[in-house]
Amino acid sequence: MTTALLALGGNQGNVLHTFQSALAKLDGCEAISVVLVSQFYDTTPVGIAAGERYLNAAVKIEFEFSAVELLYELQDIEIQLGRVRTLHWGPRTLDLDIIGIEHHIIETQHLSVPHVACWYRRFVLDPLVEIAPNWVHPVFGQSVRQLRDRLLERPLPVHLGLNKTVKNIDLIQLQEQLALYPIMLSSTENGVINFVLGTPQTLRSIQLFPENEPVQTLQQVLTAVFDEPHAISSPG
Ligand code: A4P
Ligand code: MG
Repeated sequence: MTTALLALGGNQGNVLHTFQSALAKLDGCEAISVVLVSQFYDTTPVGIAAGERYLNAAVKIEFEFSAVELLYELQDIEIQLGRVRTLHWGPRTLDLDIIGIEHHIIETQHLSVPHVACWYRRFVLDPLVEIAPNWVHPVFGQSVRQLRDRLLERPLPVHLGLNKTVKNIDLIQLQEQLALYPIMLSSTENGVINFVLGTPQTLRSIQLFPENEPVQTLQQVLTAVFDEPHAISSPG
């Protein structure tokens, strides 16, 4: 038996109903048992193409096959429940992501575990705090509760390291657009913008490349960091 933590997200159709069907399908798989389910949370969409508000939740399961087989099983359930992959980060009936599998670190073309963005997303961390506060992120060495609580600090230390050789970024615009947030600017030496959340002891950086719309990316990260998820119901 292996334990995994999953994140559920969706913003198209009757998501509450879709989540309940997804949980039933998961538990219906012979090699999977659902152990714990968080409340369902209403969250602000992250991403310009993300669409309407989301519902998010977290689930703890036990399973008896490989991580890749688990991924395929989750993708199969997504498709059964109406997921059509069109836009990256676009609206969806159901997204089932693997957040963590015990202490395992997996880096393959089709699977990254722990999920690369889980450590700064309140819509992932808040539901997880309910069901697995003590699961330790094997790369960062911090528990789910520690990862979430570090985002609650106000003002939140946020460092934006900018390389002056990055020419095609409008720095003034960037600073204006981020003025809503407590931000500290500092420079870095590599060829990318390096956006860092946290105190000096707990730095976590997100690298932003000029070709990938850094302003938008920063705003999306900050939305995920600052948006407070609201529990809407107990799934019973
Ligand atoms: N993949 C790699 N690692 C994993 C993993 N740990 N779990 C690969 C699941 N899949 C993983 O995912 C793209 C590919 O990621 C898969 O084929 C798999 O091989 P996808 O589900 O097809 O596409 P996606 O979900 O659009 O992309 P991605 O990168 O998974 O997006 P995210 O990070 O899931 O973000 N705002 C709110 N409020 N709530 C949300 O839930 N979700 C997203 C999507 C954006 N904004 C949101 C939310
Ligand atoms: Mg996904």
